[in-house]
Amino acid sequence: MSRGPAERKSGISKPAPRRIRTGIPLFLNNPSIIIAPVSLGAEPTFTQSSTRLPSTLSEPEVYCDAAEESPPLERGKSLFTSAIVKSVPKTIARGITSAILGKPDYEKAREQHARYVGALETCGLKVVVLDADDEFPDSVFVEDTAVVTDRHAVVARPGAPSRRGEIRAVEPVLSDLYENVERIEAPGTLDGGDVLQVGDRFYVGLTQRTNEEGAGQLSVFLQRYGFDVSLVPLRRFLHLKTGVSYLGDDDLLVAGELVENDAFAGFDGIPVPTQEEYCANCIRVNDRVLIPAGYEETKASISTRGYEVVELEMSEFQKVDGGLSCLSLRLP
Ligand code: CIR
Repeated sequence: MSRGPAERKSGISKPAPRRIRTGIPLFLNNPSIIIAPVSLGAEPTFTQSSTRLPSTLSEPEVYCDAAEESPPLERGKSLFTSAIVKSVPKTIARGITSAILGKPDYEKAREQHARYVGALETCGLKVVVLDADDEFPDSVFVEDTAVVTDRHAVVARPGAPSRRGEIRAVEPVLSDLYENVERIEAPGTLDGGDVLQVGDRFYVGLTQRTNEEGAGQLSVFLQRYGFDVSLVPLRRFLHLKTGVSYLGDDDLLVAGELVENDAFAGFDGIPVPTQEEYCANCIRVNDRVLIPAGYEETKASISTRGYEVVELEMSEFQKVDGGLSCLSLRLP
């Protein structure tokens, strides 16, 4: 992929822009958007029918003047050139958690974070490390603050009120990197951990953190740049990517409530055993798959499919419900 002309303040290059579809508003009667009826807390039923987005959403006003449709990204490619991470705050032990694994140790978390950054670099990424912010105990989980693509970036509005201010550190970096930066606005809420990209399609989890309004706003933005969207209501997982990771070549790691979900019916599902559920959150970074250490069965399932696996100790982040993907924003 060709690079933007100049290195930016952040030290990483701007993602090369892609052509954008033009014409009628993309979300109107668009068969490529799939929205399931949502009733959080109740048994979700997933219907693959085309639906209009909620009427409260405004029509996109700006369309690119490019005349051609962009070719779809090759399904399975997950090529990244850089990543944004945020250092561990001293307050990490006060992070939100449902785990009963004890409090994370700050020094240990710093070591694990340093290894994580090293692994991203080994995968060929240039890594921008944002300063730690002790005001926000969960701020190391920078993935939740934004959605980044090769065409635009969207600043999230985290569902947990204690995390809302985290976007202040990320917004200027994204504005430096992208010409097009949109924002999720109230009453919408959206955590980046609820957003999974597979080629030109985005799967967006509806969870306690991401509401219909937030997911709807994101869908409008994504469609404006030629992406398709599927909404996936969840009952139990914190985030969509808590239970699913795309490895490439149609291989999808799935756990728990997502194993039988129709949204992912077209993939080669690799079920993650219940006792290894934490390992469902992995990241494919260029030629390698980064996984949490200690999950032998899932590691074997991934390796036997020909992927080079890198194991990373994640114990301190797991204590505050954080997985591998949460620790970075990976940029094409
Ligand atoms: C939280 O509850 O928000 C953090 N303690 C963990 C966030 C994990 N982020 C992610 O899965 N994307």
